[in-house]
Amino acid sequence: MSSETGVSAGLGTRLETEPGLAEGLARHRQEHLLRWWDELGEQGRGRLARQIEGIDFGELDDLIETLVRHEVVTSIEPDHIEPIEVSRLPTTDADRAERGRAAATGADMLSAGEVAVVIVAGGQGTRLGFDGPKGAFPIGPVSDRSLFQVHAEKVQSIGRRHGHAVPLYVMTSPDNHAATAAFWEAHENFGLEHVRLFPQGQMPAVDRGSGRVLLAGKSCLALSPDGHGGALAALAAPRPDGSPSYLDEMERAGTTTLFYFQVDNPLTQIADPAFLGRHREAGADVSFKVIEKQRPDERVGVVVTVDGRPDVIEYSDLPPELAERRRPDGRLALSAGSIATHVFELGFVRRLVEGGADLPYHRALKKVTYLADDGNVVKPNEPNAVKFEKFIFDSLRLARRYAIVEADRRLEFEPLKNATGSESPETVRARLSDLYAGWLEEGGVTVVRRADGLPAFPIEISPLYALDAEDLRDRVQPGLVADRPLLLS
Ligand code: UD2
Repeated sequence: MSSETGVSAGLGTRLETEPGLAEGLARHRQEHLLRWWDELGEQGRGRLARQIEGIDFGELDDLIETLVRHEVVTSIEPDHIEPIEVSRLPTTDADRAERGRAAATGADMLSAGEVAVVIVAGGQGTRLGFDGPKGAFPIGPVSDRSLFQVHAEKVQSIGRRHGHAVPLYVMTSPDNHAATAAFWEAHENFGLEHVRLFPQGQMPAVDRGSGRVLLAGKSCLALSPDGHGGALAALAAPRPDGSPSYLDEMERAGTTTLFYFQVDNPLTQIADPAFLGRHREAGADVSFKVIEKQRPDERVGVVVTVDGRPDVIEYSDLPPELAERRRPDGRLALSAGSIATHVFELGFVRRLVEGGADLPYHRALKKVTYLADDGNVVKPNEPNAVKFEKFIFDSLRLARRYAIVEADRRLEFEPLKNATGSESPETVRARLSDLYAGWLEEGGVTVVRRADGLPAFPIEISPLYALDAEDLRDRVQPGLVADRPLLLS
């Protein structure tokens, strides 16, 4: 990974001179990237050369061949696809006892300092339309605390509960890295001892017709984040200053297991001991939290088996015939919806990244603004370019063992994706209030609710005040009535 751009590999040798670069690029039919070279100053040339150097053009050639020129479509054959076995939410005493045992195993892992937490917070948050890193979005229903603060306070609270501080790794993108770092610094890392921010890699966008890498300007390529699947390679990459990778750092600190989730879901039960325990008991390489899909068009990938092997089909790739398939009781047949919350064995991550079995790239057809050959900047109205992205869930296919564990949607999943409507600030705040209201009610507090069942007033509990209902129970006065906005922190 280059220190400047976060893209991987290179043209093979260090080619800083124009003839050297041109030769290398010509071999890959990308010589147009130097079209404006003569006009550039030293700085511009240096920048462009470094970006070009950061690209593995051999790999890019293969991607252009398979994902741009001849899109190799892996056809989904409905007859070969079956539901996957899911470890369900407990419904009986025996289930609850089993879950309790798993939670004890997970708690031991946390007390032994074996778990690190990874948040993916790169991406561009286009749908939300927020001008800043998504993690900085003010989501607390009463306090407006940011997504990052909610997560950071949970990590701190979990460390306290288990007597061992939990290290936190936050993946940014090169575009939002500086703003994210400034945000964490301004908040003094929310009091956490160990926080590392690292940018994910980038990939060039290519013209969908010609396969040519697009220029964003005369001295820069059109680069974009390489997908959340890039987290694994980014963790394993040597750091810009030459110090060991974060994976090495974790290993030296005794970390065996990574708890991974997306910044956009403030309901994530970070380092959930029962989930960690199930993963450990299954001897899994990777584990998935899933919710039961209610509607065929829900925007979550489904975990399935294809010819008996585990796999995930992204919502956008799921044919309606499969999305709508139902069981005799009317529930969706393929209902294991991935909420992108995972546990990884560190050794498995190493095996994937360093053992040459890294995650594949997917194609994403996008509108990408570019500098045309005539020097004009073109803002296309139709998708003109292919971007390459890795998906974290492809790791499932490469795992020797895995665990798929059901999550309670109401308590664990309401991601912030859109500015309005579903999965928007409004719905996320309402669900947070509802979660905290439930904890208060378990503690004997009366919560005033609206006709639709949601709390009538916003309610918020800092994770530093209580991490769950049990934590809260001894801290609230039974008989209290929550009939106005309430913040416990
Ligand atoms: C993702 C999953 C979907 C489901 C859903 C749950 C994929 C392809 N889709 O859909 O199956 O689990 O989440 O909410 O996995 N991110 C990065 N770098 C990137 C791209 C994304 O860090 O290059 C982060 C981003 O900050 C965000 C998260 O990954 O928090 C999800 O990305 P998204 O919103 O593009 O994914 P979505 O909702 O389409």
